[in-house]
Amino acid sequence: MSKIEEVKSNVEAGKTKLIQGLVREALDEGYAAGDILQAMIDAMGTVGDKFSAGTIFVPEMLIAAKAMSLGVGVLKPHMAETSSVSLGTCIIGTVQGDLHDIGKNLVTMMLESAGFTMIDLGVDVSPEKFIQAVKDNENVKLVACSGLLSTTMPALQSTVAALKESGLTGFKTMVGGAPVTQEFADKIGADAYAPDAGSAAVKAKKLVAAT
Ligand code: B1M
Repeated sequence: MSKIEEVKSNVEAGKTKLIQGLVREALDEGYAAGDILQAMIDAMGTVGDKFSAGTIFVPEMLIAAKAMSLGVGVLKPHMAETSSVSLGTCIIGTVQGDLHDIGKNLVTMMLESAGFTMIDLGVDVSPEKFIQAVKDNENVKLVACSGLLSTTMPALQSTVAALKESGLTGFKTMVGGAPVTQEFADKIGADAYAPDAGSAAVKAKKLVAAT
């Protein structure tokens, strides 16, 4: 089994004690950080499939997520270079009722590398908390909302609506997460949608440049 396959299977199995060492070994063997990350993302896809099939349960998903987060921590310094350009502040969070944060954390990492000052509100973030963060921080150019559950898609809608109705100006909204589509983003009036962390950074830069 190659080192990258070992990384994937150990994320799947939630081997939290082994994963950081394996990721370091994969880097030492010359694997690109992006490929190692993709292997871990694929592992989470398999974990989700097993959960859907009823062969694993929430605790196994949780421990796999913990393993992935530890692996991402090792990769972080090896991912995209940090930009010297300052693009302003981005408020990011996973919407109310939703506890998934791995995708949101990857988007945070990519936007930070692109030049945004990131204010991460964490998970289960209410529309009011997003609005308060826009008020509390200077030079907010983007509010980025993540949602992973079909049941929390309405929370994306209410968050975007609340931000628009708040009367606050000077920033754009971006939404994303596995169940989110461009069509849904258009329907709820978000300024942008991105399917993954890399394209989120590209779109965010374009959005801010256009303001
Ligand atoms: Co949950 N979960 N989960 N879960 N979980 C999913 C999402 C699910 C698809 C699994 C499945 O059934 N196959 C399913 C949702 C089904 C649906 O609604 N359609 C599901 C479910 C049902 C649940 C619970 C309801 C289970 C239960 O309790 N019975 C429960 C809900 C809890 C809650 O949130 N209220 C639950 C709980 C959990 C854990 C807490 C155990 C854990 C999360 C731990 C954590 O995040 N710290 C967990 C996990 C790990 C998963 C899976 C297995 C993996 C998610 C993940 O991290 N993927 C997931 C299955 C799957 O995704 N296939 C599943 C890797 C990550 C890199 O991808 O987050 O999609 P993702 O992010 C991508 C893009 O979506 C995008 O960029 C990222 C990468 O480039 N992106 C953005 C994300 N946010 C973005 C924002 C942007 C732009 C792009 O702009 C702002």
